Amino acid sequence: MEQPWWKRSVVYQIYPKSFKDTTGNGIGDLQGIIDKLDYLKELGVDVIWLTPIYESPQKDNGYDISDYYRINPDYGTMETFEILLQKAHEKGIKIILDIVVNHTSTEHTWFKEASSAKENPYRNFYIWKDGENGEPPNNWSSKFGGNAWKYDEKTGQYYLHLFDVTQADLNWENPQLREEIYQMMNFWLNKGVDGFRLDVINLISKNQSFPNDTYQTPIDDGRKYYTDGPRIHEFLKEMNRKTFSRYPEMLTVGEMSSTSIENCVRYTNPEEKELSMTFSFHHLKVDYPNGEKWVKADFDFIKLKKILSEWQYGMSQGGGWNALFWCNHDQPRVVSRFGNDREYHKESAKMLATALHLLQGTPYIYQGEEIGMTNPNFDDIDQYRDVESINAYYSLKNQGKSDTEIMAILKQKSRDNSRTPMQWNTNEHAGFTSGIPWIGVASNYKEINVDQALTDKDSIFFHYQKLIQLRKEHDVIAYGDFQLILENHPQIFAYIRSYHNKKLLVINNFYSQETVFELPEGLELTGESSILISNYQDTENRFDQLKLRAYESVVFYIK
Ligand code: TEU
Repeated sequence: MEQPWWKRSVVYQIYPKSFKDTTGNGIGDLQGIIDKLDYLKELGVDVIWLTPIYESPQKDNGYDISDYYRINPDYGTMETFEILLQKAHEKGIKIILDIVVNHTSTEHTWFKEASSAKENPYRNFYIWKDGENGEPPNNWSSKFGGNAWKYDEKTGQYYLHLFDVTQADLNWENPQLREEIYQMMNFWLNKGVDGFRLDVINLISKNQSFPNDTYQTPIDDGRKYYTDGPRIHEFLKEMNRKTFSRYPEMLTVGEMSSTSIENCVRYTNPEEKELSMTFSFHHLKVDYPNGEKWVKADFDFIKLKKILSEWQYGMSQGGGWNALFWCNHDQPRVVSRFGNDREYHKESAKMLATALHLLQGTPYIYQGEEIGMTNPNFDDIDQYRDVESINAYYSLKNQGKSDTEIMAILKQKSRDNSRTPMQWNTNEHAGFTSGIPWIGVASNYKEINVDQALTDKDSIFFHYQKLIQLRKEHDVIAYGDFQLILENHPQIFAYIRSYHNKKLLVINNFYSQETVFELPEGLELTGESSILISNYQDTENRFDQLKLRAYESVVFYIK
């Protein structure tokens, strides 16, 4: 069977607000993306994923949409978008849009109508419930803190908001709402976009009895009643039938919150006719002790390997497909998180890139990752912009934590860690804007920036460029099976990829301490075991025992 194009492709995620400002208002825009298409072409990515560009009050940076058919005026106009799409296509780069259909902004006309009267025809587009003795309908938590229901004075009922209070959950039980959504998706597909990233798409089907949860652990917060919910596969099949199936070449990637391998297999096995691939997040919770995000904690390396491998085996055996990623706009920077952004910035950033890109799946690069951008280490709450971080700040304060403790937690965990402006050059504000940026630039931009990366042949940028290239040249990288080796090794993440008679060995030292890699029994080096990619210029290439230096990473064929 012919393999879909996206198995050989790499996607680049752009957070437009922080990418490149061309108007001087301190907010990135679509023209900024047009101006940087050649840069992305040089990197070699095949697809751009734009986080939401629609009209929005920006309480959650665009994930609160007030009009699905209009462009956020700060970003440009529909015409600018069409030019971007056309120019990207001319360069052979596809564009996928972020579709947010679990909720809309409370500024959306649908919500304004719905909240105007109980009898309004749009009432049923959202989820309304009576209170229980003056209390919310149940005890579910909002992902951004507090109870997930908001009382509406005017109509005397509560509406559900799994995220911010201005992000009201849509009622997917209503077929009329579903039709509106499919129509909107077709509008963008007809315009020529190449696919969608579907925001928290596995949360759209809620258990209709809305039961209380137990709160025995941090994850008993209601999520079991709406995650991969009762009708989710039915809804995705319907969405596929009414939209995707008319564009067989398109790419769809679902963002799956707290999901399971079993469900992701169903979401992505082509026979199910749902989605192309899924993001899951379990590997990025290895620094959440007992499921708790808002604590400062080291990451559990053995657990990281275990989770990544389980998803490799499980998805592959079930005929599904993983979207691979370390970074996005909700996650801290990986080089600060699992690498070492001080002593081994370059080495660890490259090692992490190799460790991820050689897995089975489609890799995603988040803007700035390709130059090793780091967490900014903001140490004042006034520097933070994200609603989730600000809510967390107050809730941690209520728990009696000191400012120093809270700032240490936010420095590690805040979503703003990845939202600081893209570092283009050594000019003021890193060349992102001629005005005042909406969020501060990381202070290391004089050393870490695109100009610098492009003049250094040995930069992190060129390592990413090479990884992208390798995926195109080597079938084993795109299609090979995965096998974990040395699963209990405390420092090394090593695995084998095999395809037909080819076997690739991928070895990564995740720590600054040196260690020794021993080739497991039954594996042999080939005659000329030439190195495909490594992050030191003088990696040994003939050995039985390979000494690995700090964060050293090396890939070669074996038999
Ligand atoms: O994120 C979904 C989501 O649940 C998280 O990654 C979330 O940021 C995390 O649980 C908070 O701890 C998506 C978007 O990527 C995010 O930016 C939006 O805020 C969210 O949906 C709501 O649309």
